[in-house]
Amino acid sequence: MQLSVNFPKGFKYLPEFLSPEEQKELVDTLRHLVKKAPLFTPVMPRTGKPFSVRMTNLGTLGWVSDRIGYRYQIQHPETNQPWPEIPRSLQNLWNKVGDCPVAPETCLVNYYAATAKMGMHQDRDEKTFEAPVVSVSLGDTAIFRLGGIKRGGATQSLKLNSGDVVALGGDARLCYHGIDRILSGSSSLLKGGGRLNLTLRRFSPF
Ligand code: MD3
Ligand code: FE
Repeated sequence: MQLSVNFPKGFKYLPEFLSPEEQKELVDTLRHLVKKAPLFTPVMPRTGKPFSVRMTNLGTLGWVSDRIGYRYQIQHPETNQPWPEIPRSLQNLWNKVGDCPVAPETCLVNYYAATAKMGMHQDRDEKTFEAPVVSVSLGDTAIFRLGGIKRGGATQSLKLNSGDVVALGGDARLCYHGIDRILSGSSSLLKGGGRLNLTLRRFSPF
C-alpha cells in the first residue's frame, strides 16, 4: 500500500483492477494489434528530438507527435492505414470505470523500455476535457508523478504496477503528470520486459 496523500478530486486509483489472467489476455490481444499498427518513435515538435517512449494507437483517432506538432489523426503515420479497433475488453473497462455516457474514440499505447520516461505535461490536445482519461498499466512498475493544474507546483509520486487502472476525470483531468522511471525487471508479464500503458480517451465533445 502506498501512502497516497491527497489525490485531486476526480483522480480514481484502482490498484490491481485487472487480474493476472485479464492482464495476460490483454497483452495477447495487444500483441496482435501491434503487428497491424507497429510501435513508432514520435519526435518533438520543431526540434525533432525523439521520444524515449514508443507509441501506437487504437480507435477512430490516434495521437501523434512529429516536427509539425501534436495532433489526433485517423491513420498510422508510417503505414498510413486506419488504426485497429479498440478491443471489446478495453471498451468494457471504460464503461465500468469511466463514468462517461459515450464510447472512447482513441486508445494511445505507450511502450516504455527500461530507460524510457515521460516528462511532466498536461493532456490537452483533445477537443473536450469533459470525458475522463482511463489508463491501464501492464508489465514493469512505473514511478508516476502527479502535479496540480499549474506547472511547477507540488507533486506526489506513486507507483503504477501491472494491472493498475487510473481514471482521471473532473479536476484531475488537467493535472500535470509524467513518468520518472521504470523499475526494470519488476514484472514478468511482457516477454522482453518493459511497460505498456494504455490511455483511453475521447477527442470529440458530446
Ligand atoms: C493524470 N501516459 O499518454 S498514464 C500520456 O504512463 C501519459 O504512459 C503516462 O501521460 C503513461 O499522456 C501516464 C496516467 C495518466 C494519464 C493521463 C492523465 C495520468 C493522468 C491525465 C491527467 C492527469
Ligand atoms: Fe499524459
